[in-house]
This record gives sequence, structure tokens and C-alpha cells, in this order.
Amino acid sequence: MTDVYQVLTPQGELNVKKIEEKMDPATMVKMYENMVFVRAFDRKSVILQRQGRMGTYAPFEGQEASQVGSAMALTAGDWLFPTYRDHAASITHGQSLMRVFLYWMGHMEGSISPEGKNIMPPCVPIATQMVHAVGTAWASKLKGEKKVSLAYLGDGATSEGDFHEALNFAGVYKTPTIFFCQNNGFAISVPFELQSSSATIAQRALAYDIKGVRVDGNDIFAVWLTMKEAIERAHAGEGPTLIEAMTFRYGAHTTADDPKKYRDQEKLSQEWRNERDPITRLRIYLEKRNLWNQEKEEHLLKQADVKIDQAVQEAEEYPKSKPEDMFKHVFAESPWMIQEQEQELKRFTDKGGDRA
Ligand SMILES: Cc1ncc(C[n+]2csc(CCOP(=O)(O)OP(=O)(O)O)c2C)c(N)n1
Ligand SMILES: [Mg+2]
Repeated sequence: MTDVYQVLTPQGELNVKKIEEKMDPATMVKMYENMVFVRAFDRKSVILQRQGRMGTYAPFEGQEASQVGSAMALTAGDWLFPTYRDHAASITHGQSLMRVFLYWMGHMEGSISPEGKNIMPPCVPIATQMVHAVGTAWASKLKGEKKVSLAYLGDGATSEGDFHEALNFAGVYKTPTIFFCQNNGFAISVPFELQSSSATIAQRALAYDIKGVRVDGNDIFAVWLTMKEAIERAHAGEGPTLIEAMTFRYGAHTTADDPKKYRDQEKLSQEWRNERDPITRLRIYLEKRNLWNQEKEEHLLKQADVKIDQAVQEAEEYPKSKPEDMFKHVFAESPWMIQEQEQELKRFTDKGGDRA
């Protein structure tokens, strides 16, 4: 289980020729366009944070193939459970840019799923989304719906109890859940070697008798194909899959972090950028097949800028949040303890408490 499945090499060569039968050129171009687009979004977000126009932000640059490739394998009704780093996946599955900006600007409305889509709010408590994804998948199975639940997680999440509970339950009930682990080598400052003595994360699947696969997370073809197989297995009633996608975040854990403090940031990020970048390898491949060129690139970047700037403007013009907004958009029916907290806040604000 230490083998890493790779279809497109970093030099833009195909390891597995049959991909050209399974994926049409339009899908390949769409993959490229989506990755370039989300990278532009990510860079813009870091700039907005630095300008004080957005709160703390978790960048994903370097992990585009994992997120875009996995989300592109889904169909509209499938459930998506992102972490705080998976906005590229949410955007790919249909979340609006404006809402993603709203989320990072501190608005509850940033978590609202678009009509007809099941995109959950970004999950900050590590690994808790995994059990939710098992729950929704179990519900889909009981209802006889042909839907999968895709839960994203990081390498660090695999040390949490929720990781094991989710895998165990999913294995017992053979739920159509896909656990997509982006192993970027670090849980904030802790390298994987200090997190676990397991050689791989994929091998943990064996303990729960579920399928475990390790893929090159910077190879969008490998990610997409692996996801499609996992979805087929789920639809066939064969249960969950744990996917370990090997990748790297080029930047900081969040805009509040300084990676120079715990790793040779310059060297590592340059190595991954120069030798394993997910976008560069696909561009080389597409150009060789005459599916892409400089003119298309410039057009795409210009379009991306316009769309992103428009979403920023809409998010910045959004009405200011009120403290009571924090109780909205979470529960369909508010439980008693939340109602109590809401009333307590009201008593406080009625007495002239700070509403700023
Ligand atoms: C339950 C819980 N414990 C601790 C934290 C603090 N925390 C935030 S991110 C993080 C590291 C997670 O690393 P990983 O799962 O590898 O995801 P990555 O950030 O690399 O995408 C930790 C420990 C948290 N958010 N939730
Ligand atoms: Mg990590």
C-alpha cells in the first residue's frame, strides 16, 4: 500500500494511456481551467487578508488537483464536507465565490449551500465532518438514493478519534462515503513522521476492511479516476473508500502562521512548485495535444480576474453581520440550549450591551 497511483507525470507524460478513452478532451480542459481559476481565487484571498479586508484565511495553493479533481468526479446531488482548506472543492461543486468570501469575512451566510446542492460549511474542528459524512451517506443508503458523501480531511485529522469512529461505522454499515485525505505532510507545524508511525494513511483502511488507495494528489487525472472508481464501488453497495492524496501546501497553514519557523520553507515550496506542480504538468500535456495555448491562458486569467473582483465587491457590499446571526443557518429546528443562548444574548443587547 505504499505505491502511489499516478497517471500524469510531472513532465506532462501519460503513465496510463487508457485515460484518453475514459476522459474526453473537454473534461481535461475544464480541469485545467478550474485549477487556474481557483489558484487565482486563492491568491486574491491572501491579498485581501493582507490588506485587512478579510479575516484569517487558509490558503490551498499546491493542492488544486486534489480538490478540483475529486469534486469534479461528483454529480450534483452528492454531499460535500469540506474543511477550512477546501474552498476549491466547494467552488468546483457549485458554491458561489461570493459566499466563500463572505465566510472568510465573518458572515454566517457564507455557509449557505446553493439551491439543489449539498455543500456543508467549512469544518474547523478537525475530523468531526467525517462522522457527519457517514451519517448522510447512511441516510442516502436507507432512502435508496444514489448519492455519495465526500468528506475531506488532512493528514493531521487521522490522529483524531472521529477519524476512527467514522471509518469503523462506515465499514460496518457499508455507507457510500468517500474519505478524501489530502496528505500535505503537515498538521500546522507537525510533520507526518511525528504524527504517526504508520508508513501510509491508506493502510489504515485495512483495519476496517474497507478499500484504501494512495494517489499522487498533484495529478488531477489520477485523483479523478480514483474518485470515479470509489463512486462506482459506493453505488454498487460495496461501501466506503479511504483515499490518501499525496500533496503539499506551498504557503502557510493560515495567514496567521509562519512556516519558516518549522520547515525549510523556501527550499520545500520551490521543489514542489518546480518539480510537481499540478497545473504546470496538465498545461504541458494539453499544449502537446494542441488543446491549450498562450492566448487561451491570457483570456482565462482575464475572465477569472473579472469574476473574482465582482464577487469581492458583492461580498464587501454585504450588510454588516449582527451578533444574533450566529444562531442562524445551522439547525433546521433550533434545540433548547441554542434557544437559551439566543435569549441570553437578547437580554444582554436589550440592556444596551455591545452590538459592535
Ligand atoms: C479538534 C481540533 N483540534 C485542534 C485544532 C487546531 N488545528 C487547526 S488546523 C490543525 C491541523 C490539521 O492538520 P491537517 O489535518 O493535516 O490539515 P491541513 O491543515 O494540513 O489541511 C489543528 C491541530 C482544531 N481545529 N480542532
Ligand atoms: Mg496536513
